[in-house]
Formats: sequence, C-alpha cells, structure tokens
Amino acid sequence: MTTHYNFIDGEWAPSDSGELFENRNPARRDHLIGTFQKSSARDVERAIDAAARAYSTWRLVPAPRRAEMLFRAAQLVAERKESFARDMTCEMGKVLDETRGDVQEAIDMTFFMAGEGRRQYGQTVPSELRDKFAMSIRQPLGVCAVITPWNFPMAIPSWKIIPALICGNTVVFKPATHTPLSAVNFVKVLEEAGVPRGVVNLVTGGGEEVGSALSASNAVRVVSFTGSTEVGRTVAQKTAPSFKKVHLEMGGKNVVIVMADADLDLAIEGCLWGGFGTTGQRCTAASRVVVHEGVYRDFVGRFVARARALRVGDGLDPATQMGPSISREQLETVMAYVEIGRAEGARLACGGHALESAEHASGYFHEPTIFADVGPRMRIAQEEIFGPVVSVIPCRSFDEGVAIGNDVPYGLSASIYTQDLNQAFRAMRDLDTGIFYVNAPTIGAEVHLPFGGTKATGNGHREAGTAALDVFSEWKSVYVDFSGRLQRAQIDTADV
Ligand code: UN1
Repeated sequence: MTTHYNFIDGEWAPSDSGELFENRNPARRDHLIGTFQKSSARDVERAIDAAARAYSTWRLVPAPRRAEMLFRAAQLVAERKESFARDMTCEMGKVLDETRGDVQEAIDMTFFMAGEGRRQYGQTVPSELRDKFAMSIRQPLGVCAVITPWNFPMAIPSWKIIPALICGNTVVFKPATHTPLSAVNFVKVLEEAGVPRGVVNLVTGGGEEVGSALSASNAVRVVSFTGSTEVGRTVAQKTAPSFKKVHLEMGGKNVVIVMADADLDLAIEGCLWGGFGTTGQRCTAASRVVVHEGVYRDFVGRFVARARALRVGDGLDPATQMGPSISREQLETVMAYVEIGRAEGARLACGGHALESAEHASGYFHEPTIFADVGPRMRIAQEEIFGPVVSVIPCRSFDEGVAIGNDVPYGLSASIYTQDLNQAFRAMRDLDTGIFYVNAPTIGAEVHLPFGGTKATGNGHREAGTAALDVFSEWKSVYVDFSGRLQRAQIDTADV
C-alpha cells in the first residue's frame, strides 16, 4: 500500500491539509489500493501559481517540440498498457478488456493530438485591400483546469490534458476521487516524457475543495469538466463571474432504436454491450432501447436471456463480463431506480437485485437489469441511472421511435438498427444528439472525431478530434498592411 502525492511545480509532495483519503477496490472492499492527498484550496492556489509561471515559457516552445514530448508520452503509455489497465481495473472495477481499451484511448488521443503540433491550421484569406495580408492563428489561453470523472480514468484526462498542452496551455488536473491512481500513472508518464515543471500539475481531492477553487479562480482561463449534469451546473455557476471558458460534458440517456427489419442478433449483441458494458457507467451507455412492435416480443425474450447469462464479478478475472458499480452510493442509486421502475409500473424482465453471494459480498455488484414495457415518460426512461439498468420501450413506427428517442433532456448518442438505408439516413438527420451510430450501439466513439452532445449533455463545445482545439485555443485574426499608407477597410475599396 502506497501513499501518493500531489504533483505541483515539478515536485511530488503532500497536501498542506495533512489529510489523506483511501482508494479501495469496488470489487473487493478489503483491498486498499493506496492513500491519496485530500487537498485544500491552498494546494490549488499553489498549483495554479506554478501553472501560471510555467505558461510564460511553455507557450513559446514551438508546438512541434511540445509534440515530441507528447509522442514520447504516448509511447510510454503503450509500453505500460497492461500494468496501467490492471491498476485501473482495481480502482474502477471495469473488466480488463475495457481498461485496456481505456488506456488505448489515451494512447490514441495522445498520438493524434501530438500530430497537431505540426498542424493547428489557421486560415489565410485574401484581403479586400491592396498590399495587405490576412490570416487567423490559434493562441493558447493560459492555465486550464481539467476535472475528470471515474468511469474513463485515463482516456478522459487525455482528451483534455493533451490538447491543452499541444496548444501551449498549462494544466491543473483534478481527477475523480475514486480513480486517482490512473491519474498519477498518467502524470508520471508526462513527467518522464520531459514535460517541464509546472506545465502539468496534479491535485487530488474532493470537488468541494479542489474543484470549487479551480472553477472560481481568476487565474484559470479554461475549465474542462466531465461529470454529472448537476455538478456541471455548479461548475458553470462558479466560473461565470470570471468569464472563463467552460467546457461541460455531462449526462446522457442514449437510445438504440431497433426497427422490424433489423438483424436482431446483431441488435441484441449491440444492446448488451451498449447497456451493460462498463456496468452501464458510461455517459454514452445505451440505457434505452426502443423496439418496433413487429419484433418486440422476440427481441425482449432474447435480450433478457442473454443479459441473465452475463457473468458478473471481479474485472481481473478473465471470465467476468461485467464488473461492480463504482461505490456503495452508486449501487444504492441503481437499487433506488429499480424501485422507481417497479412503482411506475414497468415490467422487471430480469435482474433487479444487488448480488450478495460469497463471491460478490465484498463488492458493489448488481444484476444486469432489464425493464420491459417502459413508458417513454417514466423516470427510468428519462433520467440517467449510470448503472446496469436498461429500459425497453415499444414503438409502432419509425417516426414514433425517433420522437421517443428525442424526448429526453439529454442529447449525447443515439443509434438505429435497420437494413433500410433511407431510414438510417433519416434517423441520422433527425436524432438530436452529438453522436450517431448505424447498426452499432451508442458507445465506442473514436478519438479523431468530435465527442459531445446537445441539450443538457453539454454547453456547445466538443472534445476529441480537431474540435478539441477550439476549447483549448482562441482565434486571433491578424492583418498585415504592407502598402505603407493608411487603408480603411469597408471604405477605401473603390481603388481597383
Ligand atoms: C463516457 O462515457 O464518459 O464512446 C466516455 C465511448 C467511449 C468514451 C465514453 N469511447 O463509449
């Protein structure tokens, strides 16, 4: 068991609070993974100061040189993929295949964004005046606060930290308290890859102290947050007085629409993976399945049989297909929603209980749970549960399926299973989400396209892809007049 430190101004050091918090394995509560610094607002202040000092030199390092460090970091993560994945399964619970995927996503993002060291394309455009040059360039903003969730403990930090760095910003990183070890692993790699002191700072601890101090600080110019809609709203409120840029990535209530002509085996496979992968703890999780009445009974019967057969257990065991919930609180939320679903009159088709056998008693395990005959306005069809609970909703037509799909407060991801190309394209156009899939579940975004959603999922920004550069840079438009005389735009244009 190790005690881990904050990383501020190039030094690994304890918090001045003198307090620690524990990181325990959600599959085996007796497994204490390590203790971490329960940081104070004072630590945050020191980290912000360090990041602000480092910014004055880091912003002037040529972007291709910054990229060399990031390429090296990607390589180091690739070399340590297996051990990082095991650490992550221990602290977060998802199965090894998935934590390997999480680490891989960080590798992919780091390579992709490092490539931006030689791009970050701006525009050069003709001027309306003679002997005048016009272009736009990306400029960094300064200190960026990165506040990340526990469900993708290395991937999501990489989506924020790496584009921030390649644009020339410096970072203060506050990871979720459930998954600080993956954060330490990632930051150590950046240190080893040669990222200079103060450029990336890690401060562990709770949202109340660390997150609030970051959001409120005048010296922080960007906050990039992924987490619940409730906390996102608080972040937005705290950041508003200082007019900093805020990127919020929040909840989802994602839908898979299964049409009568769908390949049902494929659709069922997709709904299992989308609904129960990561124990349903993805903002992209397929928590609603809207099924055409023509195949409804058949679909529900086969989907339920497959969900019942899923092996739930410790993610380190290769036989396990679904791990635990992250915490007691999360498990209790799942149990509460099962009660809500029953009370609303949905039909509990399978699952519905926490698992308490000897094998499961020391972790936060819950059965894969399917509610059938769910009404589209029931709470279990409207609210993000973040657990292994899928609501199946019947529909009579394509139009009704799309209408149900859109009738939620969120807009992250949606999908349709159909063989009809026209229907697939109509759904692509009409579902009000930031991500859309045809004949694939709602999860599985790749790093080189924009990631994010509409409505209560986000506030108009996107991460990943080149869209992430827009969060971490600002445009500067530059005009160079080499005519040697005053030329007035919009006025002196008659001179041809
Ligand atoms: C999340 O659910 O918080 O598209 C992120 C996916 C993953 C990322 C999910 N690549 O499901």
